[in-house]
Amino acid sequence: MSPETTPAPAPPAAAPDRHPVERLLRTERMPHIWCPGCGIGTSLNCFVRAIEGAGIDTRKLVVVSGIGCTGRVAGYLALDSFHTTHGRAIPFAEGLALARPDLKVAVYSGDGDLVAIGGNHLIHAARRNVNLTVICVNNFVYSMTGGQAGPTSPLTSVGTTAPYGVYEPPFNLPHLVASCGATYVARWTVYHVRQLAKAMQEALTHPGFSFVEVISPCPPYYGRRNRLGAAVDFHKFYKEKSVVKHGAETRELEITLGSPIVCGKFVDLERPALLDEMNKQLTARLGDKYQPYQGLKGQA
Ligand SMILES: Cc1ncc(C[n+]2csc(CCOP(=O)(O)OP(=O)(O)O)c2C)c(N)n1
Ligand code: SF4
Ligand SMILES: [Mg+2]
Repeated sequence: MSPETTPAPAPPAAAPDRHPVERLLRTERMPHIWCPGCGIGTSLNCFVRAIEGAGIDTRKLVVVSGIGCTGRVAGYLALDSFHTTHGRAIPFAEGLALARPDLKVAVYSGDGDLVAIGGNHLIHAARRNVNLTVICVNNFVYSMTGGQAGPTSPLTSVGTTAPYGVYEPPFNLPHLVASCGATYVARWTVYHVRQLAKAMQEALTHPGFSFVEVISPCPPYYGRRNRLGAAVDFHKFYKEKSVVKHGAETRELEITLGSPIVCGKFVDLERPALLDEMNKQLTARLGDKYQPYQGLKGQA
């Protein structure tokens, strides 16, 4: 984005006869590509409500996605949004956040995109505490490409590349990002719409690196192969088997096939964000010779 880029026009106020989230959706692109019973659309509804709830100026919000079913979110939001390449949503977003600290930058992508091919970017962005909000829709497989097992697939679950069951231990995502330095970490399922929207709102207003894991059904691939039933069965499971445990030890948040899913807010702490730390250290070291960096906006 060049420094001269003019911000997107403010979306119109919601008309009384329209759905409340419509204002921030590109409805001309509907119907969307997601299957019946998919949880990604529900998560998007929560995200739009979180944006509204946070009172963010939507001309100053940018959403970046990678590739995958979840990656399509960027294309449906009536905001400045970018659908980048597979695994590269975070570096793209990080560049934006560093060049334009006046913007709020959020990444919205899938477990495969963020944690497999993009895993290295994820851990370093968390370590640096870059001002970024990452929403990770975890459906436990690479859905868009047909249900291959990935780094969050639970042990013994079946995928197209694991016909006899997964035997590689999966990542526990809240533990992974918290260990790397993320300063806000939460997990909810798409059954918990109010809690999820609230967590997204908190994440969007949190300074530094915030991460929300969204547990979401993919009935045609993960559900069917693992005999977990239809979308409604996923929601029943989330309702009956989720355990809310705010502040839980992140190492105890592993997800195993069929066992309860621990949800809640696990990390919420303050640590200087990357640019603040850089300005502090360089000012201490260089004194007046250093002009604190405020971003590229307005610079030639
Ligand atoms: C470099 C590269 N490798 C592989 C692919 C193929 N590919 C497209 S989407 C995808 C998996 C997406 O999985 P995930 O991020 O979990 O998103 P989901 O579809 O499950 O929402 C893969 C492997 C690609 N597009 N580019
Ligand atoms: S394949 Fe799975 S993740 Fe993709 S749209 Fe369908 S239900 Fe959703
Ligand atoms: Mg996935």
